[in-house]
Amino acid sequence: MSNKVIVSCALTGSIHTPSMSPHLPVTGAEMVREGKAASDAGASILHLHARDPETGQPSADLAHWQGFYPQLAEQSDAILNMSTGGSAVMSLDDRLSASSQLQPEMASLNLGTMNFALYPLADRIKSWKHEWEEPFLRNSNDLVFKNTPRDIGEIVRTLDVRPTVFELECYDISHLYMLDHLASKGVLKPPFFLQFVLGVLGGAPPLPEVLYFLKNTADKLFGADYTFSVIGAGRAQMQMAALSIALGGHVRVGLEDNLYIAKGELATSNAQQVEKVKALIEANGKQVATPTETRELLGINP
Ligand code: KMH
Ligand code: ZN
Repeated sequence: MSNKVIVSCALTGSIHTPSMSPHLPVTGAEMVREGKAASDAGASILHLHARDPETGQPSADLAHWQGFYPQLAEQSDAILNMSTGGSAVMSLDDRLSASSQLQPEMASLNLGTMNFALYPLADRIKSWKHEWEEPFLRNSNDLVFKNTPRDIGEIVRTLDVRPTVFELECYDISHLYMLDHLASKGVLKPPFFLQFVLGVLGGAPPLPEVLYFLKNTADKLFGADYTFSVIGAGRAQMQMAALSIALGGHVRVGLEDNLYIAKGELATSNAQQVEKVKALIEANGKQVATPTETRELLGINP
C-alpha cells in the first residue's frame, strides 16, 4: 500500500449557494485564488464547476470557464478536473459544452440516475442574496439527476480526444455494478479512479459500514484495477476522510462538499480544509501526493 494520499479539492460545485457562505468562490478571480491556494496547500486535483460571476448561479457557459481555467492551468501543476455533472438542472449538452472544448486531463463521471435533494438546506437560510437561490433549492424535492448508460456513453465519447481520465462518482452500491457492466461492454476501461460520495440525500449515507461494503464490493469486482477516494458530504467530511486514509484510500475536500471547518464555523477558504486533511494524513504516518505522484498513481500521462 502506497503511503501517498491524493487530495482532491472541489472548489465551488453547484449545490451550495452564495447566501450560505461569503467564502464560496464565484468569480473567475476568486476561483483562481482559491484553486492556487488549495494546490499550494497540497491538493493535487482541483475539481471544478463554473458560476455566473454576477449571480453565483452554476453555469455551463464557456466564457465563465475561461475566466479561471487557463489561469489555473498556467499557475498550478494540479490536475484540472472538470465536472460533467454540472448541476442537476442542466441538460447533458450543457454539462458537456465546456469540457468538449477544453478536453481536460480529468473529468467527473456520475455512474447513475438518482434523486439529488438539496431542499432541506433552504430552511437554514435567513436572507437570500440572489433571487434564483430559493426556487433552485426548493425545486430539488422533485429533481432527477439523470445519468443513464446512454448519457455515460456520450460523456465518454465526447472526452475521448485527450483521452480524459474519469473521477467516477459512485453514490451507492448499484453504481459499482453499473461500472462493472459498462466495463464488460468496453465503454469504460480500467484502471478506475472511484470517488465514493457519501452523504447526499438520494445516495448512500456516510457510515463506516457503508464504506466497507463499497470497498469490499469494488475489491471483488475490480481487484487491483482501481483506486478509491472518499467524499463525506457536509459534517461527515473529516470522519470519512479519516476512514478512507486508514483503509488505504484517498480523500476529497472543498467547499463544494462542505462549507464548514468545524461545527458551526464556516471555512474561510478551500485551502483551510486542505490543510486540515493534510494534518490528518500526516498524523496517520502518510504524506500528501504531489501532482506528479498523483499522475503516477492514477496512470495519467500528462
Ligand atoms: N457534488 C458532489 C456531491 C459532479 O460534479 O460531477 C458530486 C460531484 C458531481 O462533484
Ligand atoms: Zn462537482
